[in-house]
Amino acid sequence: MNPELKLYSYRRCPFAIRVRMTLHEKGIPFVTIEEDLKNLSPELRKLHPEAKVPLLVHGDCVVYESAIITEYLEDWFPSPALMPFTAHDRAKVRLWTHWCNQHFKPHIDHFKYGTSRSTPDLVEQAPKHLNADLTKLESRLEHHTWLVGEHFGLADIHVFPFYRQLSITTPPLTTIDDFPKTKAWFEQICLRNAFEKTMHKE
Ligand SMILES: N[C@@H](CCC(=O)N[C@@H](CS)C(=O)NCC(=O)O)C(=O)O
Repeated sequence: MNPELKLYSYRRCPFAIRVRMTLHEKGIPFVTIEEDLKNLSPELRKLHPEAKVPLLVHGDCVVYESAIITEYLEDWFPSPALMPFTAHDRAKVRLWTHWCNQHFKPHIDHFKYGTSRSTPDLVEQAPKHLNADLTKLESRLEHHTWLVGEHFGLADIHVFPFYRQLSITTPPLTTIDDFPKTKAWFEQICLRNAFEKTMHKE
């Protein structure tokens, strides 16, 4: 089975960026349905129990949750591989994803949206937490090009859209440039053809 793939997406959504980047890295053709986050289509609302992007339709299979979609794509379209081979390295990819979803992303949200979405305590602590997050990335990238193993893959794809979001937040995190290896890692990803296609404006 290789029917058309349809992706419900939103250009700037970091979760949707994960999925588009995976599709482009693998050279898989797909159709994008660009959603308006303030007025999601009835079609998407019907398909997604939480009414969110991204959501992938592949034949009669409907998949949501960005990191589940990217692994689904890896299963269906294994080449070029974006998951490492060993069980240990595959676990490391999932641990980076878990860390990103559970820690890095919420810290960015507390920093970016301030008290409109968080408590004053969480907002005040956000820069300290983000410095710890960037220290974690920096220590891995100090001696390695990519987050897991020796090849670009799903760990990088799952984390970089959130670093991107942090890097364009205003006012900026004043310490972001204190982590040069992480910045260089992000810049390398931005040079990839798949990134250009991922962020292309229709
Ligand atoms: N855990 C989900 C998060 C998806 C998500 O939060 N998407 C946001 C856009 S960045 C959304 O669709 N928000 C619409 C809403 O909550 O109404 C994933 O990994 O796909």
